Amino acid sequence: AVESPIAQDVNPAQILRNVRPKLLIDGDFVDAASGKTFPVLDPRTEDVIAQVAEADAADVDRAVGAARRAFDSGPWRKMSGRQRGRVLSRLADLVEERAEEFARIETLDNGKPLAMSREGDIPFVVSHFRYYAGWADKISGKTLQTNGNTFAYTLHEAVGVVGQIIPWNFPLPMLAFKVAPALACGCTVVLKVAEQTPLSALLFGELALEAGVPPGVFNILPGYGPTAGAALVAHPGVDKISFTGSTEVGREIMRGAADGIKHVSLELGGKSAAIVCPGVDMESVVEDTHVALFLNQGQACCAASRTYVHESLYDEFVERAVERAQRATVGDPFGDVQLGPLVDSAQFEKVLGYMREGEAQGAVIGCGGSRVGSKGYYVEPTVFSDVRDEMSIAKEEIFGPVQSIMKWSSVEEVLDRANANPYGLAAGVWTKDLDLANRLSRGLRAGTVWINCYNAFDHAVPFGGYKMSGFGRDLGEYALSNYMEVKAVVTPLKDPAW
Ligand code: TXE
Repeated sequence: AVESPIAQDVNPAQILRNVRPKLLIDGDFVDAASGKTFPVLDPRTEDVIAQVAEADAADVDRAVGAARRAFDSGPWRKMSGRQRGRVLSRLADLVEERAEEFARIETLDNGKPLAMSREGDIPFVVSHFRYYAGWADKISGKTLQTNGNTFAYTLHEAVGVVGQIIPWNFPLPMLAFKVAPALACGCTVVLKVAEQTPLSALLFGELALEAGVPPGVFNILPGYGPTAGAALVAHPGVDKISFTGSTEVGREIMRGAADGIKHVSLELGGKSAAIVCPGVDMESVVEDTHVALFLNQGQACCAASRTYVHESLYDEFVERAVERAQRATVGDPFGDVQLGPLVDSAQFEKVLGYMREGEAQGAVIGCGGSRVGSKGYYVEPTVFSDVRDEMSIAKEEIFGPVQSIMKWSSVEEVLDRANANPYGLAAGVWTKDLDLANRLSRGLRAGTVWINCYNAFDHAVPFGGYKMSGFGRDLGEYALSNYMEVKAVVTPLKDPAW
């Protein structure tokens, strides 16, 4: 069912009234040194809703300088973890108080359904900052058992100035994934937000100052990748780069960070397999695998974009998956819909291109395949069956609402096929057979395996990729290691016998 794409009476200026469209450097909202700005579009209407200061190399230099001073002379790094934790909890409270405002900004800027911003993204950000506020005073090294002549221990120290570059699909949660553990560890941050979705971060930056994050500790640069992003990666004042985005840009980032031997962690693309085994409850698995792909209009790095269904269930599954996708409502994300528009024209063209390719390569199209309406970046939920592994829709990251269903017959075969893809971000397995669940979860080369569920994110559970999906982990205790150096301290023991 297709709603009218722009049904709601939404006032962008009112939603954005508290967003300062500038750079946040050293505690101040400032213009770009060049004076340049760039337009931000409403994906529902393609209208310009804001002109935001556009950072380039000169601004990166200013922001890194501020972050460097704030790191080297304190007070952030020199505060106790307990004090830093209090600031981060206060920040979580301030975001929570304005959750509705954040949800509306996020939906306006990104196009995701308001219910998702309200019930998913923003509450996640709040509890994520609380979770890392809790870690701030629990970051400790170890005492080590040596040969007996020395006393040795490790200190876990902040890595320094961190450059973080994030994408547009979950603007504020991506900020939270990166910024919360970095600040908990005592790092200072220069964050390059995605050019498509800089707005919620700017209000967030304002609240960070209000919560007591000292000037220079958290800087925000809206701007483009090849200019602001690349300058941040190359800047000699940066100790570590943390990136979420495409594998292609991930490669550039590793190259750019090589000269400075910077720490790097990368969370990149995916082509995650959903494996449906015999004996499962069909209705719930059709629903789970539908949401696993179509959530956020399919714009999720871990989207289950290869659905492998056992041959015994295949025909019925395809029929029901098509029926489910046909029931998905597309329309204005401020209304009661399941899918809003894609984020921008580049995504829109890319996704429509894959829809055409799927058909041209001989996959069977069960539903969808076209744009919705004539304005805004809306596309139909699309289901392909009889997809073969060599088709581009089965190999490449589409990052849109396109489900590709394939048939499998033996466990070895489906495991080999699932692992044959160069990505290794996530996978899902649906089965009632515990031995099979164990075998598949051990055999899959992916950073997360969800069993009988999907997208079951938790602050405590690490998330990141194998293979071309990157390295390093966001979330959980593991994410802290992205932002820490380990220092070994050794002293002689005068009386080793004691
Ligand atoms: O990603 P980019 P784009 C995938 C997805 C999508 C495709 C393109 O398949 O269709 O990538 O999306 C910054 N140096 N993912 O173009 O370019 C950029 O400004 C430094 C998967 O949006 O990787 C933005 O802030 N930075 C992914 C960020 O990198 C650079 C989420 C991501 O943009 C840069 C997004 C450069 N040379 C897209 N070039 C996921 N893993 O979730 C760009 N950037």
